[in-house]
Amino acid sequence: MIDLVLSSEVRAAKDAGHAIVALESTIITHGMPYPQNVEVAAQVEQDIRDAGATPATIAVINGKLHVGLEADQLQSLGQAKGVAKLSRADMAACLATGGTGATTVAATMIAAQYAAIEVFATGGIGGVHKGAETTFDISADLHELAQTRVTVVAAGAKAILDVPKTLEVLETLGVPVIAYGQDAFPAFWSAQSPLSAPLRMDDAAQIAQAHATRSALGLPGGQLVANPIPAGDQIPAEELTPIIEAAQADADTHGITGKGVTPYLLQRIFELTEGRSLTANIALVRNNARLAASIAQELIKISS
Ligand code: PSU
Ligand code: MN
Repeated sequence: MIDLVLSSEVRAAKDAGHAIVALESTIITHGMPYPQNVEVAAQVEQDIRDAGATPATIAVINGKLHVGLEADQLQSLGQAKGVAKLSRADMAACLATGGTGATTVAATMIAAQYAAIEVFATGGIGGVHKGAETTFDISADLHELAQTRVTVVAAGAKAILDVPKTLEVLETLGVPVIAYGQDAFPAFWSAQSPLSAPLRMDDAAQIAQAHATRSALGLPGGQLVANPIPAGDQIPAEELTPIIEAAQADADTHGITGKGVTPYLLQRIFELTEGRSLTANIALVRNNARLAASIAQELIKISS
């Protein structure tokens, strides 16, 4: 019923029992401008190969669920206009109607689990938006982490979100939030933040062990690994705070709601930082891809 298409390299990795790392596609279509989006996507895939695993970028194309994209598919998705942004609520409808859409963290987790891939690297997850007490804008990514067994490596949560509320919701939902190699919950563009992460682990093997232990306990849901941006690539919080406030004010003025909020804020911050936000974003996604590749390889060791 579901038309699952594996890329040639994902098919080969599956046959050989090699480690695979899932990658989302909304970051390509809605998170970064063309042509950098395609360059970054290809670079991140290569980082995963260099780190000893196989990348599987996920998207829905003409009603087929693609796990792993060929280079030409990545190119056309990166250039396409008006691609749907798919989350848990709309992924099945897109598949059923022959549509094309990019997968968010939530939809990528669903697809990864369907294809038996347990580790996924991205930049930032969606979370509780500022003002959620009136807008109720809470990303479906948080609920997905509570029910789908995929370990997601991200650089913490962006300051476009209400980060303390995001951590509260994750705790309520029973999602392990693991800072990698430090006590603080990293703040996407900055490695440090005043918030401490609920859990800390210092190596990929422990993270893999925790993932396997949750499965052994019969617990649904994944883990959020919060991997700090490399020190040299950070943007100081003082510099970004006024920019984020300005972006948020613009979003409010223009009445942006629902699915439009996150892409709008990311684009405004890109413009207001004259591209610096993108440079940092690229560095942290690549860093997350490398850690995810190690976790995926450790998981293979546990299961073999
Ligand atoms: N945060 C980022 N970059 C992104 C996204 C979030 O720093 O590209 C994307 C991811 O695909 C994430 C989605 O799953 O936005 C969340 O959207 P929403 O807030 O509408 O749930
Ligand atoms: Mn939302």
